[in-house]
Amino acid sequence: MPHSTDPTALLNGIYAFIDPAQVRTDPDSCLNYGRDWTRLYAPNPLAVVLPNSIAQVQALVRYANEHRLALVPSGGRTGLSGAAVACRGEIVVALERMNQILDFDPVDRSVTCQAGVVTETVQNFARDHGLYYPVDFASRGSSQIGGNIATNAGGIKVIRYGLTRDWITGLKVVTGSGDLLDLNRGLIKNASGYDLRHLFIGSEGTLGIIVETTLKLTRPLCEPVVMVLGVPDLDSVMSLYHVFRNKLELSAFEFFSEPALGHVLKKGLHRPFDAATPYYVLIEFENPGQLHTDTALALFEQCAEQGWLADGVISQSEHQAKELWRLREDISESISEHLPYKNDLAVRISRAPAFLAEADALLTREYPDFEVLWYGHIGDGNLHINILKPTAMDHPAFVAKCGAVSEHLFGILQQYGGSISAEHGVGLTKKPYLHYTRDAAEISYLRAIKKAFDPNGIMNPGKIFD
Ligand code: 2HG
Ligand code: ZN
Repeated sequence: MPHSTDPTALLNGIYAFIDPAQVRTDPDSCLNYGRDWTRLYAPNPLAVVLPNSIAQVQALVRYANEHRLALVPSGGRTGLSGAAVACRGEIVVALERMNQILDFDPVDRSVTCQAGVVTETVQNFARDHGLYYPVDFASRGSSQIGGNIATNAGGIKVIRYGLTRDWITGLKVVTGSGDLLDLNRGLIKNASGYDLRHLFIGSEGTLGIIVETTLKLTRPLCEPVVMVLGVPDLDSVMSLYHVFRNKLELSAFEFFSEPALGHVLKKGLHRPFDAATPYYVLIEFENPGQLHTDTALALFEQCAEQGWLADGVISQSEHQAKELWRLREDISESISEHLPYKNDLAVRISRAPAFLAEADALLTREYPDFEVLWYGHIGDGNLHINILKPTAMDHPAFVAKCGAVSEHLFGILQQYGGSISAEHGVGLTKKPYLHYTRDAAEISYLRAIKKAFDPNGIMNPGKIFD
């Protein structure tokens, strides 16, 4: 087939295998499907294509290879690194019509579904079958399983259940070459060579398109309770982590600062208790028949005596637990209007106290006039440090200033062996900083892997690395 650069002719070619109604070029679709939650890049896709079968995805990838068209796989577009942004005339491949749960196996305790199934749909499906899909985060109602896999999404239960990667036992992908690979097929054990499944998990759409997956399920949490504790400083946050984790099996250990809490309070939530403290810790654990209440209260007393906490509350009902969770989960959305500069750092938990002290000193020195919010999954060594744009400041100047500070922050992070992205991915926002986490030799292997799956470079070009 001859190569064409005429957009109309290119789109006409797609109509041969996808219903024209599912190929959109109207401004609204281009805007909505061409961006994610970063809101930093002007969306500018050539078109948005909504396939409804693996065969259609395969035909599209083959067509894109023939015509050297760039493809951007697209799920719920709740990402925070720009990995699903189409700002350079790409074709967005939105998986939302591939939203079927295909199979449930109670013996394997697994569910097989298409990539466009919304995370919460899987969670509800599992619950309706007496089981639990434990990967969870605030965007559960819009994010899709394929997108979660493409970023190896983490969230709020990682301390107990791990990341998305730990729940994927099967993966069907259409590679950048247009081949359909059926990886691992739900097996628990499979020692037959390289596990390509794990290359696609976290690949941010740069190797191919995830079309189907098999997920493991587990038993639900039994009567989980939530404690929110008011804490005087970051060192005490870490002390609480040691004490509570040694005695209780935690399913969450989150933290947030008083300024971060301030933003959710402005949106109508209530303080967990009267005392305002510089930091708060949210702990969740199973408490069947109140089995662990005495232990939790004894730990509370012990930590209060040490001065590691000033006040606290323990949920008395499922409803109250949910309300307490909102204090942490709603932070990100409550600050979105301030166009925050986002950090999603990871360090080994043992190195977190020293890193936090250095990072805190740097940020206090460099951002004397900016509001800096600390929150995140501290029990996983994952910090979401968000810098809010002062209203009067011009956005490009703000991003430039934050970018310059990032170089210092990531320099410190590198000394601690940390990562510039714990769970949001590299995408576009963190691409300039990848070398702080991966050395040149490692990046050259990443490039070689990309070349093997996507020889013509059509899959999400410009994401992770150039
Ligand atoms: C969270 O943990 C999300 O709330 C968003 O990962 C983090 O807003 C952020 O930086
Ligand atoms: Zn997070």
